[in-house]
Amino acid sequence: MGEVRLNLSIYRQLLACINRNTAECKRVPRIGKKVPRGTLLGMIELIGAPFDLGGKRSGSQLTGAALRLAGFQSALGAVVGTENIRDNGDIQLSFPASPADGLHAFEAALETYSKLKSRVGESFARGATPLVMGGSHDISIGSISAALEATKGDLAVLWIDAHADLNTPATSPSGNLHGMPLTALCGLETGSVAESKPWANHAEAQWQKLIPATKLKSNQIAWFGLREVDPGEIQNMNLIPGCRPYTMHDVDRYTIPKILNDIDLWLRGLGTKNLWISFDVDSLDPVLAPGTGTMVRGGLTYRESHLVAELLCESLRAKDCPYKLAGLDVVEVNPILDNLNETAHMAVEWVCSLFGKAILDQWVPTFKKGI
Ligand SMILES: [Mn+2]
Repeated sequence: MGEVRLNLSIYRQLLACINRNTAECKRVPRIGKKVPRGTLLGMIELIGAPFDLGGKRSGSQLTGAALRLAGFQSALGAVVGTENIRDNGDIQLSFPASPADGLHAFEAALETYSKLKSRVGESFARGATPLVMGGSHDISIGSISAALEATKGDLAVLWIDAHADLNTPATSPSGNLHGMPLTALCGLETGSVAESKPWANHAEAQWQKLIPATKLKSNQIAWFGLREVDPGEIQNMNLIPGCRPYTMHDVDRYTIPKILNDIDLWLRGLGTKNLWISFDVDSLDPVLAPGTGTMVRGGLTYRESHLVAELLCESLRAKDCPYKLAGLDVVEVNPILDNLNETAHMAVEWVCSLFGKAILDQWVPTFKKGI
């Protein structure tokens, strides 16, 4: 699995997609009242967060470049209207690229989260829908912190991922920040970090800096697609009551429509007005999406993943839906491990389904919704 498959011509094209169109975005007009076909909200703003020191395998900082190379803006533009999507470029980071090193990369990580938080916050202030392209999954600390602030905590998070990303520095087996974002967002205490862990120095003080002023409440989190959860994460899950971990076992046992219906009922029951979706491409089966750093067998198939996106879209478009899509992260695309950028194409197609792309738009079968 460690084999480097990056084709040289793809590599050159990826380089050309880095930082492309870094926009001066202070004066973007708000979108008008017209809601075009397939659009859930107003202007979609792509924001790149080229940071991958949250994991040990370099390459996911190219997520944004890989998605651009896969034609993200034009593919999504074809669904929501090209005038309703813009690429605001990547956040500019001051530190040099270096091999990933877990919590040792803390200062660089903190700079990334803080810059991303302000860019996402600006996007909200314009009434837009931020669509963040990672990075390692810890960049969600920045994007979701901004969403929590903008919505004053009225936010639910759907974490589509093979992993729970619910470690703290104390429970983490690796020290990788991309396994800790949800715990940081909830403000779970790290507890004492064993001195034997190489990241023990300053870990508690660093941890406090990651916790947002407006924390994510435990009943505002649902996972979808879980299949590799560390023992420490299971302990942590027990510390945050009311969270909803839907695993791949649940997918097999209860089916996707039933789970998505349950998620819709949960969101309505919460009474929240905003949903943030955080999509890790490792939720997909590695056969389909090999370009990611922490692959786990037994993931979502192509059709399953699209059914999830299509049903989310259907829930969001329902006339009486009380919540809206506040924003989206797409993370952990690693083109260095990928097969001809296939994983980025998978992610682009998935997002298009989420925003309303359908095989046939008009035809509705006569059997009742639900099973
Ligand atoms: Mn993840």
